[in-house]
Amino acid sequence: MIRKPNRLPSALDGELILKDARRELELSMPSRRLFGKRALTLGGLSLLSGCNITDQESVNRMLTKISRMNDGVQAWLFDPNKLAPTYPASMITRPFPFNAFYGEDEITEVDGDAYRLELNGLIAIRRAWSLAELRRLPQVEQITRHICVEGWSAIGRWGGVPFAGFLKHIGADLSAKYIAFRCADDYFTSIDMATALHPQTQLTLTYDGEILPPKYGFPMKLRMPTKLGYKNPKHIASIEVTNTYPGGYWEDQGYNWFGGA
Ligand SMILES: Nc1nc2c(c(=O)[nH]1)N[C@H]1C(S)=C(S)[C@@H](COP(=O)(O)O)O[C@H]1N2
Ligand SMILES: [Mo]
Repeated sequence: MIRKPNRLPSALDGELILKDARRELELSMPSRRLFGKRALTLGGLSLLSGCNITDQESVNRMLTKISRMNDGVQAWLFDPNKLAPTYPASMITRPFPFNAFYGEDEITEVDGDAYRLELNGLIAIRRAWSLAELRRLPQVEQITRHICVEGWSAIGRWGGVPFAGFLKHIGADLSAKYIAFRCADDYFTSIDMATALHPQTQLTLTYDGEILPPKYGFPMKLRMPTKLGYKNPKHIASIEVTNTYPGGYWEDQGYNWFGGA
């Protein structure tokens, strides 16, 4: 018997494409709620995204499109006034885990005396900041849960400057879409303005009451309990306010950009 040719080139595995798309969609919404009792099909995906699914390149385009749709849904669902849970000091995870795109034997060392935080883009007062100057700003603390997509979470205690206040202080354009972060270890990421202005988003200078240790991002990191671990940049070297989509180290490799926790 002659087998009907598959609609897809043999190199494409429909089940795998569906699995990727499902994972992407479930970041913001249970797909059951989205599709009712209907199953998610390749045809449905191509309708939803307006993309043909003919080769690997078009599959990637479709997944990127769905991921960006998902960013929009997550941004829309994001409540700028809703606080992430906080915890008592007795619940802090000890030792707090280290994670980076390299191992613990290659932790980035930054010279705190020479350190200058660079400001770029849509900011009125674009001068660099020393660590001493950052430490002189009013400080707050939070005990919150950090959630990593690799399947672990941990409760930690971070201290520093509320980011919203800092952005206002430097005259950032608060109507801009993105804040991009470049790090001393070549990591980079970016966030939406609503999250940047969230009351728990913090320019972090201390961990558990001590100067932020190198492994947790010395001299400065951004702590956001409303976002997954990979959105929380350590060793921040520069901050840019922009309307041009900046992407990120993991985001450019397929992690969802909004990355809500
Ligand atoms: N500069 C920089 N920031 C980074 C990373 C990195 O590799 N480099 N990894 C991210 C990821 S995936 C996680 S889970 C957290 C880990 O932070 P921790 O070491 O304080 O637990 O840092 C995030 N920020
Ligand atoms: Mo992570």
